[in-house]
Amino acid sequence: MPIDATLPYDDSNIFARILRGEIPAKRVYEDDYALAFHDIAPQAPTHVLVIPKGAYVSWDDFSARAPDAEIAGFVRAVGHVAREHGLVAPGYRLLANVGGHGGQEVPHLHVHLFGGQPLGPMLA
Ligand code: D5M
Repeated sequence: MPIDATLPYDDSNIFARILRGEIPAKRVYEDDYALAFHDIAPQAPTHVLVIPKGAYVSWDDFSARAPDAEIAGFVRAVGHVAREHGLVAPGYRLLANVGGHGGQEVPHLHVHLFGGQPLGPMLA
């Protein structure tokens, strides 16, 4: 069920638990600002989630509250993961769902990185 993106951060969410190493994930990249891992239910040949290490519910929360260094670090990490997966030449898609109408299910900001095939007009 989609979350209410205006609620305070709850550190029992599944991505917080992945960050703490409490549950496994197929990790593909990590630095001071971000962790990237394969989505458990891939919707494209490449479907990686990139999350900030800080505690932010959504893109809205992150863009409003995160220090500039964390924003820059996260944005650079997303680009790095795309390049590392060879996605720049064929092209790729980024998606961040926010709250109910966005269909956000996990209350820790995550950017979906899709690639590996032509993606069509929309991929939810
Ligand atoms: O997308 C939430 C995404 O998170 C959805 O594509 C499944 C994925 N997911 C959920 N649990 C896991 C675990 N444990 N590992 C990897 N991926 C996971 P949303 O944008 O919130 O709708």
